[in-house]
Amino acid sequence: MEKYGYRFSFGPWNIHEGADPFGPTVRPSVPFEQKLQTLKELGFDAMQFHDDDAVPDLDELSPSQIEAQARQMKARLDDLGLVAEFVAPRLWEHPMTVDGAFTANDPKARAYALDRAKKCADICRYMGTDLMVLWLAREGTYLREAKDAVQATHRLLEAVNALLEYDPRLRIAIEPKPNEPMDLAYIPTIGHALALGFRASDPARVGTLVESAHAVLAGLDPADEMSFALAFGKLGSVHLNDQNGLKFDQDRSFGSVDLRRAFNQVRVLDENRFWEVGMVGLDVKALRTQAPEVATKHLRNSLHTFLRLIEVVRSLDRQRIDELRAARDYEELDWLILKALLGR
Ligand code: 3MF
Ligand code: MG
Repeated sequence: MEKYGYRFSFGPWNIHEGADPFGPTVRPSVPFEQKLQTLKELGFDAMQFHDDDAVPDLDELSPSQIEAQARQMKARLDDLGLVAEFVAPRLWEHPMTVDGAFTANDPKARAYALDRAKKCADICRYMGTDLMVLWLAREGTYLREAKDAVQATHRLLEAVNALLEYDPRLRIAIEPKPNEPMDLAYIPTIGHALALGFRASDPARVGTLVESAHAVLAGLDPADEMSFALAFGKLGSVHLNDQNGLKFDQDRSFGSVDLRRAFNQVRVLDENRFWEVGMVGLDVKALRTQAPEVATKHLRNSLHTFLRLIEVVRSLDRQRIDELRAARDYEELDWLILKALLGR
């Protein structure tokens, strides 16, 4: 498979049991080892991890047990010729994070969160990656008056600084999302994530991860969110997927809802040589209706849609596009793009 210099990843959560808020699981859990095999078979290069995907039940383990398990996971990846793209601290399931992690009102909860994130930084190191993704799931409110939003912002900055100081080689990519599980999150967009990063103690080590669906949920265009980060050299990774309007986070297959929107994400990534900077992560989920034995097709579809769109992007007549821009003939430009997407 020609991959045009790109490397691709997904996370274990992208092969999942299909539970939703209104119904139980519909597919059996797939063992992690089988997910790794699927990743390899589908032509992906890297696995994304939550800290406890790499080291289950890490809250119960000693530092040396954590190290041993993380190194064991790294060895398994090595065997398969795979790498870990990043490790992300799962700061949204433990009882201590009910009211948020770094922004919780309870100082004990904030201490738990920082300690857990430091363990995650250790796991990053043992797993051979310098990248930590921070999806700040519960850093926000259901009720505006519940927290001091100014103080919360300072607390997020302090947490980022503490992590940068803890591991001088660590890079952080903040993955914004405007809502879900919270009503409103404190870091809803790339602009917010970048602002925080620029104020950090070592801004060069703080970047962003754009997830297509999260941008759409914020009413923004994912390609423009990526472009904004790229303009500052701050796009560390992407979670490509799709999203049908402003509703629950759908994690649909990349390009399956809006092919033109997907094309534009691929276009800005390719025009800015993103393959030299980061990996292409796919944060997609199979539809709940999908039977267990065919519940990895969303990953195949997303990867192949990306690769086909690379071909479309690279086949564009750049000179013609420049002419049409200069002539301000955007209807003709529209037709040029539509023809490219329609195949003739
Ligand atoms: C939620 C997400 C998360 C993050 C993941 C890695 C569970 O909408 O997108 O997936 O991507 O935690 O940071
Ligand atoms: Mg994501």
